[in-house]
Amino acid sequence: MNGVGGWPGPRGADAPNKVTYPFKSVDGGSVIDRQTTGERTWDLNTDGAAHYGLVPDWIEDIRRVGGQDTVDDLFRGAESYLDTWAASEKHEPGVDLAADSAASASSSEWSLFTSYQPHRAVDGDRGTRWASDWSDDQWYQVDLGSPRTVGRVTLDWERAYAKAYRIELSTDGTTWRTAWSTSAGDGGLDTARFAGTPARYVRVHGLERGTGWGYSLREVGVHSG
Ligand SMILES: [Ca+2]
Repeated sequence: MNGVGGWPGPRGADAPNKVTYPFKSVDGGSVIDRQTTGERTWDLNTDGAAHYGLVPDWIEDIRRVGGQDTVDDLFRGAESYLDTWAASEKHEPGVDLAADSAASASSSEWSLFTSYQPHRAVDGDRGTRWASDWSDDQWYQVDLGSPRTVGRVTLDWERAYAKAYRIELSTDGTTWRTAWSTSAGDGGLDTARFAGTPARYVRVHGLERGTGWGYSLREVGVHSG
């Protein structure tokens, strides 16, 4: 079993430092007697760790044989593992904060046959896209729902790309600051990297189109770094 070793067999009724029932749980909060299932009563000394329910008995056995320090180490190990896990969860560069977020735009091209609405660029599907009306000053924006650290924005342009555009950030949706900009965009996949900044709203602000069409994005990704 993970972190403990293989399931132990019985050590015998006369083993040294055998488990004596009842005993106290590791946190001292429970008194544990021999467990009974159906007509069978389990004793770690004579049954071994016969099933998962005997893990507390097994840990008591480890305490009897190895001492309290060993059990403390065992539990610290689990805690340390969880701490490391939690720390790595907080830094989540692989997570797309914009996935399925509330998206809006200055305009969305109308089509009888399909939707070019803003959500189409955060739906995780490269086959769908947002498209703007055909003029230079247009923007596309996602609302992350709460302030997050934003340090990287990825854009997957359709043929209708932006030659000049800015990535703008805002915490309130009203005041914007430019985090990144280019005037030499050539479409395809763009990655805008900048110092991690708290933001709830992320905007792609088109300044100059690369084609005669509007702006069109298959997918927009927002990452912490
Ligand atoms: Ca899409």
